[in-house]
Amino acid sequence: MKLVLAVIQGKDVEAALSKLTQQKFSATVITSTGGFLRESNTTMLIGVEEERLPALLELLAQTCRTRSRYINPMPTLMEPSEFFLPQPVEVQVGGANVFVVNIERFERI
Ligand code: 2BA
Repeated sequence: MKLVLAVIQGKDVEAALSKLTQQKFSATVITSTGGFLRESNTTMLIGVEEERLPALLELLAQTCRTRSRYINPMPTLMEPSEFFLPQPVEVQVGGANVFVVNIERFERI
């Protein structure tokens, strides 16, 4: 068995959850925050039998899209702030960032 930890953007959560439910995957949804953008995202914990892992990854690939975000960088300490002209920087976020972990044992007690 595998545990899939998937960090997903808010806009993709509903689509991903509906497909997961339709295809009979079980998921736990945790509200999380990206350390870089400090924006809320969602972390899903999905326990899955190894043979269904490819179908799960395909489902996440189909439902989670990459989007552009623009951030305003802050001046560094070395840079006098009066000379600093903020230029928005493009950052690509998502689709899903997926970690697959081996599960030694799973019990429903
Ligand atoms: P955030 O940490 O808010 O990152 C949002 C996006 O900002 C990232 O998109 C990436 O394009 C960019 N980014 C992140 N750290 C950066 C840095 N140090 N310098 C420049 N750009 C940076 P994604 O890679 O698609 O990540 C989306 C979210 O997935 C992340 O939100 C974070 O919550 C999670 N994530 C991604 N990689 C992770 C990892 N290795 N471990 C834990 N969580 C991760």
